[in-house]
Order: sequence, then structure tokens, then C-alpha cells
Amino acid sequence: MTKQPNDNAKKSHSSHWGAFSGQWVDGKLVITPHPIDPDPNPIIQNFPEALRHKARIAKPMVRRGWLENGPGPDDRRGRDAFVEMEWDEVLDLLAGELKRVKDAYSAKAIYGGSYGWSSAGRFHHAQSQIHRFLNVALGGYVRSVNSYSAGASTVLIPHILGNYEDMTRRNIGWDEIVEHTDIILAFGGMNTKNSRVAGGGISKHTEHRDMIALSKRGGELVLISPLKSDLPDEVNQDWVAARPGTDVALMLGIAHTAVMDGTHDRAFLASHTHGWNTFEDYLMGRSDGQPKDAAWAAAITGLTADAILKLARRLPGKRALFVVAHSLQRAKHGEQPVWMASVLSAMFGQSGLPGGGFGYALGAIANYGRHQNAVPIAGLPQGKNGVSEFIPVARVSDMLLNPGAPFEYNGAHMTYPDIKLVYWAGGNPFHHHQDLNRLRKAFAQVDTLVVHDLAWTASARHADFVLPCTMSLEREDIGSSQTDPMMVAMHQMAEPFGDARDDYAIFTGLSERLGAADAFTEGRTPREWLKHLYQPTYDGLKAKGIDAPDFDAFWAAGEVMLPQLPLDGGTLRAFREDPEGTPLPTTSGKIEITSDTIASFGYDDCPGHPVWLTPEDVVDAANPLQLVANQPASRLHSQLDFGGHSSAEKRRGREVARMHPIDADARGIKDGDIIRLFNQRGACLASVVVTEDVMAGVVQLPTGAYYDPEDPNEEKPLCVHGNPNVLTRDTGTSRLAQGCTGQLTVVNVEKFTGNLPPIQAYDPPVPVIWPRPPKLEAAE
Ligand code: PGD
Repeated sequence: MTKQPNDNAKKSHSSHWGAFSGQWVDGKLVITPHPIDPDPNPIIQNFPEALRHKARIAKPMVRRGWLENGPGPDDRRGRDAFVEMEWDEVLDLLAGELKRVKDAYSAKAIYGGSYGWSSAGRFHHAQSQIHRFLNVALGGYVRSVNSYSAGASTVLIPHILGNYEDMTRRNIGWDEIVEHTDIILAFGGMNTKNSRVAGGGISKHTEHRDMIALSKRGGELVLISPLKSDLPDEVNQDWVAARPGTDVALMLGIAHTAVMDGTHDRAFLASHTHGWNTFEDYLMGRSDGQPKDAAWAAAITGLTADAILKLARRLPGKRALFVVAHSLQRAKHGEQPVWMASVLSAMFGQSGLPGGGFGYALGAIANYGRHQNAVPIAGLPQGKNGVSEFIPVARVSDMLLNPGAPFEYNGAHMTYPDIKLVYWAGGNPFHHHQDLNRLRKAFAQVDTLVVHDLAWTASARHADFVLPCTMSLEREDIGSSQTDPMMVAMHQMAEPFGDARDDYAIFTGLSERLGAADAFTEGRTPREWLKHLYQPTYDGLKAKGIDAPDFDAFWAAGEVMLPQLPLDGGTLRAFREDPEGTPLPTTSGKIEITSDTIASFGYDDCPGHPVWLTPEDVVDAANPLQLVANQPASRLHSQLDFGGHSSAEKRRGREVARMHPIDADARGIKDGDIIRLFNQRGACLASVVVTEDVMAGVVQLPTGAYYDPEDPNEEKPLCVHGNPNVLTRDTGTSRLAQGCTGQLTVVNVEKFTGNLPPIQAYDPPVPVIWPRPPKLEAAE
């Protein structure tokens, strides 16, 4: 493998946020977006400064308390010292601990869900690596299902429409929208900061261009969001600022108006849907005495009844598309807006039409609304998991704090497993999970916590074993996603930082010690794996008669273009055209406006048809503002938070919150001040931008600033950097999906007038000198 950090050649590479090239010029790494990208994501500029940043982890470390006392629950995690170790020593120690847990409790005591986005390369993809390792070397692990992105919709959509992947990836396409759509109601918007990201990589960011093309053709885009920035300014003529979390009430108001006006498509409802009458009884108030009319919706949403009536009356006769962003369902009762948007789509007879109907998370990620590749792409086989137990991914603290406790999920009565060892690679739970003070308690419960990361995330700081891994720039890989036609040869551009190793090398070292090296590596070096993983793509291209480059030619060229399939509207369009011949894979074979299956579960927090449910978090005297904790624009989640672009977007080193002048004035807060956001769960600092682009009553603080507790010895320390997950509630969307609800909560805000505490989140811990355990010395 070539390792030439000072080689001046331009080298191809890729990330979830775009394809690019890197070149060393005068000792500096210069990153240039791929020339075919019309709208590159500026966050690729986080790479150069991040590469050798002090926040990188240089050496394996083990927590002193773990070395002193051995495995076991310990609330010193996150505030303990670390001891540096050499790789052989740390791998021996960890392999021994893995074996101890497996022998004493079986693989059912290992939680390897290890949720997280890690990096774009398909071979070094950390989730695939860790799952393969745990399956092959330890016989399996307790896994997690679903995602923090789409926890509610992943469970709901199969009940009401069919396969989740089919509905999100094949139902609606941007090409058809540009050509056919008359009006988009974008609930939660289509913010290009989100659609500039695609899992696995992306060569052309086209959503912005497509929205402008639609608008130029006369298509209308209506933004429904508390944040004006959730749709590009050029197409944002119609900002409907409904209170956060009230979209279902607005949708019901629109539906009620259509029924009163007689503008709903009764024929389509009769031929293609199941359970309209039950829902109509609810909508019109026949079953509960409350018509969901515009006046009712106005009181909940903060809009006027007239505005709701007018919005409803813009839809009939038009090719209408109802888009629901991921963010709407990342909240309590998040199933409801997704379900209700599908009902609106059916009511107006739009489901399955080109450019019409229901676009779940369109514009919330660039994997959706695009053509699918016609040939397979690389993916590391993960082996077979011998453990059947799982949790919905966002229930991790519940699991660790309540072993053996019952919980409900999608009609099943389940029990939380008793976890002794948690193994994380490629994710940052102290970024992605809610109520971080509760998460700290949860991580204090386990015997052992292992984290591989490239940087000192708070997750790494809470671990017992911290294993430094390479960044994608420091290794070779293949970047590819099923929805992008460019497969990228990700060339190595730099030597590994310090003693960092690839996740693959770390797992190989552990597999050797656990007697599973051959099974894990199959005898291949990383380069041989890349060749192996490229082969199905090569074969697929050949089978289509395409003059495919062999691996060496692909590697030398830096990329290969893959053929793509035409948009076909997926199963929903086929169902629309022939409801009897090609039924949907739902219980009734139709679009389920009422689901008898969900009704049979008897969940009051997710009954058998969409309903308005009052959220758990409502503003009151103690917490008078709604907090929107959304995705950041300056990085992907918490990745490379310390990079150049992310750092430049902060003010006084803090993450930037935004609030309306009315709320700022009421608190004596001025643009540029440092504010303290707080509620019963925790508190954090942020700098503030005062702007009318955020509706009054709302404060917005994006996720992703590294958690930075001022005094980790406190039960609820102040995060001095601006991580909103110290404030969010750790509760599932409902008993149906148990999805993440991190998007919304309620808080209070005040001007921070104390001495500004320093940012320490990027300072590596200073290792302590510690006598090595006698058993290790004896083994030498
Ligand atoms: P990332 O910051 O992407 O966040 O949560 P996720 O855990 O995915 O974490 C990836 C980690 O992997 C980083 O620490 C990075 O350094 C590390 N990494 C990168 N490459 C490698 C590698 O090759 N090997 C290893 N071992 N590590 C690597 C994201 C999650 O957050 C998601 S998807 C969503 S949608 C949620 N969004 C919200 C939200 O909107 N609001 C709130 N309040 N909370 C959320 N949390 C969720």
C-alpha cells in the first residue's frame, strides 16, 4: 500500500458529504470538490484542519478505574484518568475481557448496536466491521434496529404503505417533480444543509438546482416550519410558521376543509384505501365530538383559520406533493405527521402519480428522490448474528438502566437484555442520544465500555477502552451509494495519526487473540478486500455489456460511472395503476388510512388512524420556549466538529443558537451574547443570533457541538459548548416505533453573565503514569 503524505499528486476521495480530491501543496492539504458537483457541500473543508488536530486520539488508552478495580459498574466514567498502552498490551487485555463476558454471560450480554454514521468508505465502514467482528469472533451481539433519523417512519410506513426503502427511494423522484409537480407542501422544509448529505457518498448535489427549476416552471413550494431557513430563499415565498410539533393539527384542518368543500377524491379513497370511514368520523368529530376544522387547527398551530382554509383551497385540481421531513417524526408521536401526510396524499388522489403524492424525507437526505444504480455496489459481508435479542436504537439508556424490564414495540411485548459490555465503533452516542445526563448514568452501569474513534468525543472520554482509529484520508477505500452513479476510489492521502489503526486492523488483532483471525480476515489484506468488494460491480457492468475497468484501472482512474435505472414510481405507482393486480404489501393490500393491525395493538399513543395527540413537552412558566434541536449546517452531526469550517461558524467558540427578537428583548439578550439554555434535565451555553427567521416562542440550537461538561463531577454539569442533547427528553415516539424524539423539547433561556468557561472538549486527556497490573507484568 502506498503511503505518501508528501506526494503532490491530486488524489480522489469521498465522504458522506461529497466526492472531492485532495492534494498536498506547500505542506497543506488542499481539498477541492469534484468538478461535476454543481453545489458542493462546504463541510468538506473540515478535513484539512481536522487531520492533525489535537482532538485526534494518538494512542490506545485504558481508564485507570477499570485497571484498578477491573470490570464493573463505575460512575467515574467520563471523569476518570486514562493510562496509555501499547497495542499488543491493550488488545490482550480487551480480548481477555471479551472472552470473560462471553464465557460468563454469553454473547447476549454484549451490546454491539454501535449506531452511527462513521465514514463513507464501504470496506472500512465501522458498523460493518464491528458487526462482522462480533458475529465471527464472539458468535453475535444484542443489536439495535432502525435509526435515529427515521425511527418512527421505519416502523409505521410498512403498516400503511409498504416497504420503507421502496417508499423512500423509488416512490418520488426529483426529475418527475421538476416536470410535473404544481405544488409542494413541505412540512419541515427541504433544507439543502440536509440534502447535501448522502450515506455512502454523493457526486452531484442537485436538490437546490431542482427546486429552482420547479419554481421557474411555476411550481409552488410552501414551507411549513418554525425556521425560515428550511427552504432556500430563492423558492421560499410562502413561509407558514406553525408552532413546532403541530403539523398534524394543520394537516387535519386541511383535510377537514377538503371534506367540507367536497374537494377530496372519493373515488380514489374507495378504490385504493382502507379505513377512510373510521378516519372521517374522527376528522368530522362524529366519534369524539370535536370537528378538526380550520378554527380548531388554528388554535393549536398558532396560524389563523383563514390561512388554513386558503392553504387547503390551493390544492384541489393540482399535482400536489406532501413532503414530511425526517425531523417531524423525530418527536413525540412522530408517527402521526407521517401517517397524516399519506392520508392527505390519498385524499387528493395524488398517491403514486409522477411528482405527486407522498414524499417521505424528500430533501432531508440526498439518497432519496434519485435514480437507483443498475449494478450492485460494494458492501462488507457481516456474517450471522447468533443472538436474536434487539432494541429499537434510541432505547439504549432504558436498556442499560433497566435490565430485564418489559417494553413494547410494534405489537410485541419485549424485555430489555442484561448488558455487561458495550462496544462502539463509528458512532457518537454523546452526540446522538437524548438526555445526556441520563446517558452518563446508563454508561456507568456496565462492566466495560469500548470505543473506537478518531477523536476525543465525549463517548471516548466515557469509555474504559479507547482505541484510536484512522480517518478515511489515512486509508484506502471505495466510496459508493446505491443512489449515486459515481463509485469513487478513495485514495490514501496521509499517514495514520499517531498510533491510530484501521478498525479492520484492530478487529483483526482481537480476532487473532480470540482464535478467529482466518474467519474474520478470510486471508485478505485491505487492498485485497477492496478488489474483492469491487468484483460484483465489475461483473454487473460486464453483464450489461459495459466496457468495465478492472480494479486496477478503476483505482488508477479514481472513479467509475455506474448505469442507473429509470424512475418508475415503485410499488405505489404500480398499485395506483392496477390496485387488484399489484396490491400494496400492507394488511389490506391498500393504502391504510386506518390500520386494523395497529389498532389491534391497543396503543393510546398510536391508535389505528392518524390523530392529533398533545405532546409530552408543552411550554409553561418554567419552560416558556420550544427548543428545536436540528441538524447542523457546518458539519455532519458531530463529525469533525473541530474542523476548520465547523469552528469558523461558531462564535466565541460556542455553537450558535437562534431566537426571535421578541423573545430576546424580553430577556435582555442581544445578538452575539452568550446565553444559557436550561430545563429540568440540564443546561448548556451557546452564542446567540437574534433573527426574525425563527418564529417567536422558539429557540433553535443545532446538534453536534462536542459535549463539554464544565465540571464532570456534578450530577448535571453545564455543557459550556452548546450540545442540545443535555436538554432533550429521552422518551420513545410511541409504543409502536419507540423512535428518537430529540428534535423538540421545552426550555428556558437567559443571558449568561458569568465568567465564560473555556472550551475543553478538544483537549486530549493527559495520560497518567500508573503501575501496570501485576498479572500483565507476570505474563511477560
Ligand atoms: P456522528 O457524529 O456522525 O453521529 O449520530 P451519529 O452517532 O451517527 O458520529 C459518527 C462518529 O464516528 C464520529 O464520532 C466520528 O468521529 C466517528 N468515525 C468516523 N469515521 C470513523 C471510522 O472509520 N471508524 C470509527 N471507529 N469511527 C469513525 C447521528 C444521529 O444523531 C442521527 S443519524 C440523527 S438523524 C439524530 N439527529 C438528532 C437531532 O436532529 N436532534 C437531536 N437532539 N439529536 C439527534 N441525534 C441523532
